[in-house]
Amino acid sequence: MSEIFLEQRQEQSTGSLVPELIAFVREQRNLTHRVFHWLIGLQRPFLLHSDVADALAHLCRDDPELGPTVLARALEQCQEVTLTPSWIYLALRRRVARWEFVRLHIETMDAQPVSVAEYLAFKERTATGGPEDPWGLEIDMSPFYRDQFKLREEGSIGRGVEFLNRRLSSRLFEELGKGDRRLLNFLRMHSHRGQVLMLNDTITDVAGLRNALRQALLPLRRRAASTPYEELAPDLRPLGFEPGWGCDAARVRNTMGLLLDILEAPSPQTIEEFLGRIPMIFSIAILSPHGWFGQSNVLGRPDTGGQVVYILDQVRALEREMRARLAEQGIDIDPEVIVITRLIPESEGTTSDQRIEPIAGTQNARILRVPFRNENGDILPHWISRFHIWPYLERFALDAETELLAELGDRPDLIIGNYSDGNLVASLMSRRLGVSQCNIAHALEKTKYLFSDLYWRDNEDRYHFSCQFTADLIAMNTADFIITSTYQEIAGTDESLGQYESYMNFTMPGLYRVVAGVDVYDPKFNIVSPGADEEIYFPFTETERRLAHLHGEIEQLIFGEPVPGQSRGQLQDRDKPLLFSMARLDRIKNIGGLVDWYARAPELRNRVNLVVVAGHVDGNASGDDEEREQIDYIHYLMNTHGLDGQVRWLGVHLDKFLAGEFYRCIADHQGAFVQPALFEAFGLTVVEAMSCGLPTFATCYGGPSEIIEHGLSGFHIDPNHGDQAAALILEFFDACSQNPAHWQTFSTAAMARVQERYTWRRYAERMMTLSRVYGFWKYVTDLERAETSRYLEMFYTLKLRPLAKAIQG
Ligand code: UDP
Ligand code: LCN
Repeated sequence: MSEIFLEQRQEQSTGSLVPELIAFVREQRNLTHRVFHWLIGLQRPFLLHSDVADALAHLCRDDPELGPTVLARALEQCQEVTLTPSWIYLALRRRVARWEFVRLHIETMDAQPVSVAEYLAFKERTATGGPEDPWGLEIDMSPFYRDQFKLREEGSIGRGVEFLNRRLSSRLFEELGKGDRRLLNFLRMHSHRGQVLMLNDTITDVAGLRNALRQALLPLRRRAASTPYEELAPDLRPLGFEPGWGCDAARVRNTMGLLLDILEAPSPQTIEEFLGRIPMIFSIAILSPHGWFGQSNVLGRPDTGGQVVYILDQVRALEREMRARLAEQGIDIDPEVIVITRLIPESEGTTSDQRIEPIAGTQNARILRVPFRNENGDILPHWISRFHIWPYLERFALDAETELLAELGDRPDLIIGNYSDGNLVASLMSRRLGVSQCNIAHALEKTKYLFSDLYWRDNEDRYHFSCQFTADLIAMNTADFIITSTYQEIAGTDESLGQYESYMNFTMPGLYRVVAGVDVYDPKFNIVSPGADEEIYFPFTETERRLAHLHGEIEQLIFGEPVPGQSRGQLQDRDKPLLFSMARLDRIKNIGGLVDWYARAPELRNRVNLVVVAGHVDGNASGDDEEREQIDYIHYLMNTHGLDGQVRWLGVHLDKFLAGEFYRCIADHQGAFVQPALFEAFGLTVVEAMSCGLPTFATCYGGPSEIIEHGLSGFHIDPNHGDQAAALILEFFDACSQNPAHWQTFSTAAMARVQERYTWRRYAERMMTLSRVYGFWKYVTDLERAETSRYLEMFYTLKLRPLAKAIQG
């Protein structure tokens, strides 16, 4: 067994409550029985963390002696309880991604630890009521982890590249000569379209490289710092150096100095800085297949929201960064970024039917659209929801590859997948082309929908989670690196499960059982948070940049007569501050919930008006069932609670210029932004509102809990406790009316928070460094993971393909 694996096993067993709990159950039978008898009395087969917390609070009130016991501590750690009349199984999450499972027999009061597989099997039996299939498929990635480097500290999760640099650099270069040799080989393999870069064949060994560096540096030091590379090239080439070291003498000296430092004694910082300069990334393919991907009206469909906004901003930022880095290294090549999406012939006046569309604000980036085809090769003419696209992706991957190669004239240097469909296509393409794969989830649906795995069959026709979660598992494990927007996306918090963490173990009865699906301690995870376009979402105080010509339109939108089919409600008291929310109108966004809290909070209604931009006011204008349900619900609330004088509902899509100015106009009215989602993976609107200077109240479930520091740069609200959320908002506005500086304090803190953490500049810089560093480590170590790929190929072929084929196209 490898040393690293042993370390991990030891790590797993420390800090466990299980032995103490088992002893407690044996010794304190009465107290234990009371607790579990009460839980069974709830007559629910599954209790979640919040249910257990409520139950514990109740039990501790009745039985104060329970509070300080190990049983209470175990229940606090409990993420899930599965109950039958005689057995209770507990899933304990001792800390981030460290799980243990215990079972207890209520009659014998005997407790034992159980394996994850046993726990999942029990869950399956409880959910289905059927017998266990002893030969059911079990997915277990853990044997592949054995020789891999893994983080050990939860504080390091999401900082994979730093860890690799530290851990691997010392190891590689300690093994005398080996690391140097591999670095040399790595530097010799760079070229672009026939042009050799960095090193040519003159340098054949490490001693030769050191010599050449010393020889080059002597005359270079005598040159003026600004001497252009072209003047230096005639001296450098015979020594073995090709373009890529720098645009002028100062930069070349500096890059060569970094390499000499690495050869002498590598430090993680020097390695990162040096690798970050190597010209390796000239073209990037970004995949977002499910389509309706355009540059205006991007939210024309209920399921294309922030992802499109994110990708367009990302493309602009990446192109700028690639161009700047290549120029600094003295390489005169135009970088290329291509976003690949679906071509939709029935495009309803959008550009979704155009094969190529240049991306505004870039020099060379474009959208490449490739149609979905069925088995006979016929093009699918109309839009379909992201939940139904699975039968088309394999063919799409092949067609997109052909089109991409034709477009670029070569394979790309990096493939970035987006969302479950894009990440799967990225896996298929990267494998065929031998290119590094980066994944971005945006939103993993599994944690959004309660029991979406356990009761997958109930939702199969509507959501096809069988395909989606299988695709997620495959893509997560094939990716070379994964970018997340927050820490909680990977590993959650002390109390709540991370989105990736939820793929560690789960079961889809009758399909397969996952005992180890992904490891959040894998260094492939890196947090690189997006930002908000600073040209659009800037502070309301920057008056000279404000789009004053839009103010009349915005005034009309907020206060004007309602326009049939576009808006509902007319605000009676224009002097009240405005509470604003904007989101797609799906159930999880919980806009209906917000209207409901507001409706039931008379003091809040007296104090502020509510302005909501979401969906359509006319249900017939929506092509989506879930959206129509929400539209009906908001109308129902407005009718029942007589909200028309206090709520303005705009069923329009604001283009981004209008949206940016809209946030700022709300700030002019000393208003606030609310994001009430039941769960929000990241939440671009939160960052946008804060950038414009709006005090923001956002859900405590998901990304916003990390974006906002509660009580400092905004507030967290619990969407399951609307009354408390309404009270918190009221308290804020009360405080503002007593002290106007209160609003200012939160406005300023919100803007500062975004500037410090959420900018596209920082994003692009990190992303470009990461892709180079991973490329290097993949080359010099065995990060390629051939065994894992083979296992996943089988999973793909034997499971995902038939599942996808079974969907009616
Ligand atoms: N948005 C917009 N106009 C609208 C509604 C939303 O431009 O009328 C934008 C909003 O500014 C944000 C994106 O849509 O950039 C929504 O992203 P978010 O991450 O908040 O949620 P998602 O829709 O991706 O779940
Ligand atoms: C999808 C979501 O649901 C949002 O939470 C994110 O902000 C968006 O994608 C961009 O990543």
